[in-house]
Amino acid sequence: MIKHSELILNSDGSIFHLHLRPENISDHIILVGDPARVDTISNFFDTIEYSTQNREFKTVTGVYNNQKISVISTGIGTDNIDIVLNELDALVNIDLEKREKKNGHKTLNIVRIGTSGGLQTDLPVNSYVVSEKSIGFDGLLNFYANREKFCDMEFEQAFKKYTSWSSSLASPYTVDASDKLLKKFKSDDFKIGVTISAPGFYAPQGRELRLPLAFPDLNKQIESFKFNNLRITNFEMESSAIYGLSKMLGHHALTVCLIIANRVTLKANENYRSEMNKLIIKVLDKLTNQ
Ligand code: R1P
Repeated sequence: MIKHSELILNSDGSIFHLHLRPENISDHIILVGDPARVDTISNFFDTIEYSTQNREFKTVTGVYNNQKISVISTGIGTDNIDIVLNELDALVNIDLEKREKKNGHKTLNIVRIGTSGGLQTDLPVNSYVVSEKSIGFDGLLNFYANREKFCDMEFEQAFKKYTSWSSSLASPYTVDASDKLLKKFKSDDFKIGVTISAPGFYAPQGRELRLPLAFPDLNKQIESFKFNNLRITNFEMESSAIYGLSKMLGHHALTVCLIIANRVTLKANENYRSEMNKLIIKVLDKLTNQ
């Protein structure tokens, strides 16, 4: 039996942070950072069956294209993803009343729709990037046993060597997207890329306001790094943990981002909402297309 201190439930039986019960979610999950984007997405649903919010974790479950979908906001950062992925998995793969692992396994399809900064000149503002691989600068996966079995260790070693990665930083981890979802999303509309998830928005992504950077050359090294015909395309703050925990827990995961700033050409689109709406419809259609 999983102890009460490890699997915390609220008095209504819902899981601690997400405030959800197993019947409140679909197997198709869309994750977004911004809670306001949950409403933007659920406005496209034909019907809404359930909604709830606790802290930054807002959920709406509804029907689109005759299929049930849940959209959940994670807030910013991989620390929140640790909560969201573990709690979603518990909802489908743990019997919450008996506090035991269920027999059998349920696989979730998890697609993140995010905003992101481009790191290559040919990824202009308003383009869409699907992440075939994500590199975590955040260190979260290092706390889980046997992460090597789920990570691309060759890519990691090459990246650490190329950047002379400092031992003062968490070791970066690299995880692939779900092949199944990647195939579903491959199309001319989406560029395929490799996405870094950073543990912050400013220095961890090379932004300097009043504080100097400890590694001022890192972004240039990231831009020029190549391994097996792969190059790093964009920065955001959640995908590495989504990919890592999904692989470890047996779920399918993919991130699709709208590029709202290009860190090389220094262009940005602060009014990205209409472009985001176009991306949302494309993702909803692809996710529900059998
Ligand atoms: C930073 O502004 C936030 O925007 C990006 C980053 O990953 C981070 O969460 O994604 P979202 O637009 O999904 O929040």
